[in-house]
Amino acid sequence: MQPAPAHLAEYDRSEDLPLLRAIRQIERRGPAPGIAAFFDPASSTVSYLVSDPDTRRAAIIDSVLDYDVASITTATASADGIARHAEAAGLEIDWHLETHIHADHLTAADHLKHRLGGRIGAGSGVVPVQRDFAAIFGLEGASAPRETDFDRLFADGEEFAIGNLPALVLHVPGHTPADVAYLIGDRLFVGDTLFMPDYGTARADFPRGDARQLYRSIRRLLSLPGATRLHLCHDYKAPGRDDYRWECTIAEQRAANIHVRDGMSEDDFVTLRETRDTTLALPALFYPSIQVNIRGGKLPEREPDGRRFLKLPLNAAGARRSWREP
Ligand SMILES: N[C@@H](CCC(=O)N[C@@H](CS)C(=O)NCC(=O)O)C(=O)O
Ligand SMILES: [Fe+2]
Repeated sequence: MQPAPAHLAEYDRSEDLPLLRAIRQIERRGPAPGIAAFFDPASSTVSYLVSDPDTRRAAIIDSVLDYDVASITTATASADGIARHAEAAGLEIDWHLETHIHADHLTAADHLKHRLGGRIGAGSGVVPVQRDFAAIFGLEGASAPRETDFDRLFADGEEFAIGNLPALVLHVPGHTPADVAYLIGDRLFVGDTLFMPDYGTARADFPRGDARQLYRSIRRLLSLPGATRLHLCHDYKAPGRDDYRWECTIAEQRAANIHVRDGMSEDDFVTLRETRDTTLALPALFYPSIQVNIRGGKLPEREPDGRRFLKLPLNAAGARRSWREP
């Protein structure tokens, strides 16, 4: 038996074939993907346009549909900015990829699919999230979420392509059961797992969120080669930092992440994470976001008179921790 490479020393990947394939994909050093990042200050979300320089095929990751709480209106200015960028660069969009069912902003995947073509992809953990929230919102009949609201639900380790760029999906549950990271070429789009080292990690208190599972998902990602570049889904700045950042490396996370750097145990993390989570309010757009995002970004069905309504489950939030599994 060959000794384990140093970067794998702590995570037992002997049974983890998807991870081994990810490492091979990173080490293959194919053509670098083109990456443009778009930051939405309202939700602190980073959307990405990732393209294959050879074929001009591309994917949009975690797009944002603008939403104004006071006027209850959606707008497509942010998403259309990404679309114009893609069109000006001569890119054909094959995929609208979601890293999870976002709870803090509405996805523009459905809008962009209609504008640009392409298919909506997410992790297969979306299905239990759809089921949970269909019950919470009382969504039935035509308004019930379906697996087919997504064009493809990826299994852990599933591979696909963006032009000639290889892409691989890693399930990283913990923030929610549906979280995935997308490895595209040698770049890793981590969704809501790791944030910048000085901010830490994603919360784990949403329905079926699990801090212990999040720690394991993150240590799995951190066992990838140290030079691997990570692209984050959010940045909220951090105490002492006044600019937004959304890119770093595995080695930087392992050296400095305030929640999961090397040497911090699973129990340390769970205590830290769960303590912080008791201090966090639900995101301002939790209810509108989830309701739209479990259907891949489709807005609620129109009433006979053409109007659309979102639902609000009255008095459900007061007991938010009771959403956890018993
Ligand atoms: N104040 C923000 C909350 C954002 C939030 O809860 N973000 C999630 C990701 S969806 C998170 O993991 N935050 C981690 C933390 O603050 O520790 C809002 O209202 O949208
Ligand atoms: Fe999130």
